[in-house]
Amino acid sequence: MIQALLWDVDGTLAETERDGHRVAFNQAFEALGLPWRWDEAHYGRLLRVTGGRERLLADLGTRSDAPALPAEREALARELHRRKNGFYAELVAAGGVPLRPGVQALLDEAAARGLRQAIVTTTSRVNVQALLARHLGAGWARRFDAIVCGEDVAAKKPAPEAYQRALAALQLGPLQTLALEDSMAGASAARAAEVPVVVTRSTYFAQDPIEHAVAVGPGLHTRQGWQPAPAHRAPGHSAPGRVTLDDLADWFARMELVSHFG
Ligand code: XBP
Ligand code: MG
Repeated sequence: MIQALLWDVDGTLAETERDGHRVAFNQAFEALGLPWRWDEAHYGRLLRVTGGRERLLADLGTRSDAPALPAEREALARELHRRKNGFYAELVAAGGVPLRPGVQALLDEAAARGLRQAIVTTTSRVNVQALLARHLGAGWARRFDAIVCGEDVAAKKPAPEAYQRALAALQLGPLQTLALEDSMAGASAARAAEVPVVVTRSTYFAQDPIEHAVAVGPGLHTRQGWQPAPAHRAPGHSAPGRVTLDDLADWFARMELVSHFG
């Protein structure tokens, strides 16, 4: 029985990267008078590095026109990241980063059915605050029983630490929970903590090889294109098109039955 849903943020709750964080990083470069710009393809490659500051440092390390000393690069990355988060909050507040279709419905359904819910992300807390206050209202945090962000962990995803912290806060074992993720790094983090995971692929990770997920599909808005296919649903079901808690429970139960998980 699933007792809690553990939600990733970037790519899962919303497509935050291409039109959110990436644009805001470029605004930060511009604000500091730097000539660098990250186009969509380059940013896609940089997404292999989780954590915005870490991503900046990885990129600075490849640029001949970046500061040579590691301490200077660290300071520049910190300042760029701070500014990026400010621009990101503005973009989000202006409505530029909507929730992915089907997300709000599942959040509401899980709450109505009494499931516990947690945020498990390696993004900075200010960015989670900006996104969820915009879409779920000022009291958004009350909807979640645990909120684990980038600042709370020593090792970001794909390390399991964020999931382990969430489980400890919820006082649940991994097999009492189900993670929702969009990427290989996120799914690996959940699996490394032994948390079953459903993957709703996001744009940047549409081709990622995903292993050992209980299900992989294009998004919560549709029951088409999932692997494995959702179980048969009686005609006249109240949510014919989208992935519901029943679908998640079914994948979860099949995972237990066939024990292909692990
Ligand atoms: C999200 C990240 C973050 C965001 C940017 O990964 O890796 O770095 O891209 O946010 P996940 P910050 O979806 O696995 O949580 O700049 O706050 O790091
Ligand atoms: Mg993600």
